[in-house]
Amino acid sequence: MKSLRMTFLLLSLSLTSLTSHADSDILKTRWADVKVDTVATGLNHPWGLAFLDDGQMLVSERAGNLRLIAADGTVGEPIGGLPEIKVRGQGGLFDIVLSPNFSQDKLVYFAYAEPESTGSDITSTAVARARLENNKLHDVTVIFSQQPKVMGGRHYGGRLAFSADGEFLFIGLGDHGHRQDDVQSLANHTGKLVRIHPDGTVPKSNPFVNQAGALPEIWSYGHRNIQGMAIQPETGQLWAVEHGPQGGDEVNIPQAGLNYGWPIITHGEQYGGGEVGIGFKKDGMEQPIWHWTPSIAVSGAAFYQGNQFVQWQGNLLATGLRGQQLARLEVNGSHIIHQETLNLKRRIREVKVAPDGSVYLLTDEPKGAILRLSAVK
Ligand SMILES: [Ca+2]
Repeated sequence: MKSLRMTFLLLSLSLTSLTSHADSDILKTRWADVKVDTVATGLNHPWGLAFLDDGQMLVSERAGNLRLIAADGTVGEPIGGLPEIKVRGQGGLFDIVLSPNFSQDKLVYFAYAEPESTGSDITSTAVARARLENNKLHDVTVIFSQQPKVMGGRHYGGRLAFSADGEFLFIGLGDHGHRQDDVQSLANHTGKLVRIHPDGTVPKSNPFVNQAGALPEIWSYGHRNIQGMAIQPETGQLWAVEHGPQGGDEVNIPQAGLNYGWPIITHGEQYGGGEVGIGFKKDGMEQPIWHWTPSIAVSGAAFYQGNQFVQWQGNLLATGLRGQQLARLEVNGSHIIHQETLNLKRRIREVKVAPDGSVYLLTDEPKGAILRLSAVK
């Protein structure tokens, strides 16, 4: 295992850094000079972003607002009709995704910290869907609510991804920070990856639907705090990134019914030192396909496809909060073979590839920004 860790270290040495120019910043990377432009500013901890066909962007702010942003960066008024959201600690409004049939049905799906009752500090992650029309949400329906709700304001997960065929919605969840003992039990949604149909019903093909005492929405378990998810275009498989403790941020390709080990195995350690669990490895528990030690506080993830950065095709892009970076991970099938770190000197929450092949980032700041990375011509 030591030699494996050393290999990761050696693979991780290619590093870039930001240099300032008159109008925009330039990153010198291995394969391309990357121009970094600011598209929009003044967003309160932006968390999720979806591109609409008409060039607008739909952006969630953790502070509890959803806004349309014009292609030129003009920030719209808050969209009306959101349910009550508990904005506290890491809690608030999380990811936003469009229905696969958005052009017809105008449905959006969003995750948020849902209080048990009005004003309550007892919360968990819920997912609602609604129809977006005239800057307002209509027919808001909660389609998933993480059980149980607990005190505390940490490790909500909150990332969403539709399967390639649009039949399933994946919901990445967390361990609430202090409920590690629940994560290996299938009787709750703590530290789980969940899979439902877009109307909230449970797929008959989910792995635990016939297991007594298990919650049927569970797809995989043993997760600490899933913060990014993306579907690999070539395979249709879901990839998920999650926070480790101190060290041990992970990339996993979660398979039905499998155990991803938290809090029994991890490549990280307790904050301030000290072992978590029993070490790196245990039979019956899956290894991550990649881990960052020390942690970058991995958050968003996206696969690159597009015409701007032709040599990035099929790469996994992952963002870091404390790591203040975009990690570009070269992928061979289900392996990561090289990492390049694009140092952006700001906490980065999420990454999305735009229809024109440029790469959009959200900065995790009280006056957060949308950044656009494009190839220098
Ligand atoms: Ca793990």
